[in-house]
Amino acid sequence: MPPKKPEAPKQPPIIGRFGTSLKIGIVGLPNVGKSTFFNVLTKSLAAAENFPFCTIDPNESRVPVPDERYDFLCQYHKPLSKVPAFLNVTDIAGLVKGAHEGQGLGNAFLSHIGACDGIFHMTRAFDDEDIIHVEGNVDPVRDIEIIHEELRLKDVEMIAPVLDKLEKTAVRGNDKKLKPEYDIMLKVKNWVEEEKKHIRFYPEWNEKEIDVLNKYLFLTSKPMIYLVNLSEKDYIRKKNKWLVKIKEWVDAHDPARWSSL
Ligand SMILES: Nc1nc2c(ncn2[C@@H]2O[C@H](COP(=O)(O)OP(=O)(O)O)[C@@H](O)[C@H]2O)c(=O)[nH]1
Ligand SMILES: [Mg+2]
Repeated sequence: MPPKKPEAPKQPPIIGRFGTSLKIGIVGLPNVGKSTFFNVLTKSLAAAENFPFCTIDPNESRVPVPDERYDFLCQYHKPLSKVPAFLNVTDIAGLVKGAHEGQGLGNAFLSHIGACDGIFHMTRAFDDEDIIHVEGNVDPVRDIEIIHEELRLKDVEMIAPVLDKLEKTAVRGNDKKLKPEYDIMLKVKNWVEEEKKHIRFYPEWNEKEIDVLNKYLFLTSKPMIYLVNLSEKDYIRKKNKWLVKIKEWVDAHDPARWSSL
């Protein structure tokens, strides 16, 4: 018998949908610079204007992901067709406070986030009196909290019917197969609704729990990258009064942020 191959170490389960075509949505309040960033990123022509709801439909673009290994392989093998990895980026219209209840067309925009695998969370740290801020003044930490709360409240809303349905079948209908899923969803509901936390912040979902979470892909389970839009001057001098405050907030609230990198 050939010697047994050592088994590859088992990867810890990760929440999310996996595939070769990843989709990431740019999310944030209106007028923080989402479309500008989208344009820079995709060099496409999404409207970037000083009007809070100028992006009505999500704009989507495929952005090639630079990868030295890919370039090397292409150079070495000289294949007839070359298909680099792409990231699908969606410019999602701005969310406002109350979006989960439909404020500012919020419900439609939140459903666009539902179709994404991850979130670019754009915040505004540039001052410009000509660019209206929906909250009246620049405060990216407050803005991050508004967006987080809207995502969480949308999940609360999405968890309720899932749990209702499971309750009908697993508890009242006595369907034993569904009882574990019901228990898991109760735990998820408790975490999101009572503890007021995002799903991905829970330190140790087990494999079965992750299987259930991956069935629903709730908004607060999606990986998030925080982006800070600075003025050119601040970017060059590497200084801005909000940067430390944003970092402190993220460090204090987003323990999962390095876990899957
Ligand atoms: N002063 C300044 N204006 C910006 C900056 N980024 C975007 N803007 C302007 O802010 C307005 C809103 O930007 P937009 O990208 O449409 O924001 P969105 O609503 O988040 O998509 C536009 O007039 C942009 O030109 C920036 O870094 N500094
Ligand atoms: Mg926009």
